[in-house]
Amino acid sequence: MLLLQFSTSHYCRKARMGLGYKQVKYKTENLTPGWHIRRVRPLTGLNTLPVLLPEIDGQPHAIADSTEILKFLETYQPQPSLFLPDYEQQTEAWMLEDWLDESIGTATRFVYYQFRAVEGKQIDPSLVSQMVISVVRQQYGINQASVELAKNRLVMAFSELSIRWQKNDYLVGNQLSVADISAAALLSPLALIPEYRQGYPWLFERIVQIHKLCNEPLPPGLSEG
Ligand SMILES: N[C@@H](CCC(=O)N[C@@H](CS)C(=O)NCC(=O)O)C(=O)O
Repeated sequence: MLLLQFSTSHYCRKARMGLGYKQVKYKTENLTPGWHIRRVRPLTGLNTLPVLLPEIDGQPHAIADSTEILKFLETYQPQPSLFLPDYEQQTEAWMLEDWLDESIGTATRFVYYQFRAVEGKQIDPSLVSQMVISVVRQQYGINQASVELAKNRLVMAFSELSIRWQKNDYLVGNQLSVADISAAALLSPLALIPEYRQGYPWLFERIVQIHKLCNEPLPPGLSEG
């Protein structure tokens, strides 16, 4: 299998965590933002990464979107399962997954790119990096006002996740689900921001544990050694 990705994207991390949890062998092809459209649009009709190319007879040619990739992996390799045996719990896991994907992953992006452009500029002050950050900020309308709204959404997410993760090892049910993978991947960029890293130690402990369960290297800010 081949995963088309941006190496630093948290949505691509989510797809890699699904592949890693299932222990499916895959290669990655890192694309350059902007130029990626020429490669991806003809395959999926969309502009976004990740895209998985199973490269196996009888399987779809290309699967766009991290959620669809997780669904595909579950049918391709059912064990270990990412789906909960209880239908109501699995429905709840999908609801959380969708909220994390559509709302919280976006809020993370807003807060992260604001940080990288201002207080965290020294992480990579190079012209190329700052140009990419500036293009992303324009593309998504990231500014002080939209970042404040995103921060409020993150505070709400931390409340919801802390209730669930402090009661139980998993967000729903008694095993890892699509909800845990989504939360761990989509909040991981916040590990570089001291305000979050210091304010929510329990969150990053859980993010580390889930990365280990998924055989995925830890994200920047949480890497060992
Ligand atoms: N809901 C989508 C979101 C993917 C997404 O937003 N990907 C970003 C990278 S983090 C992207 O490809 N942006 C490029 C573009 O929109 O042109 C998923 O889960 O795959």
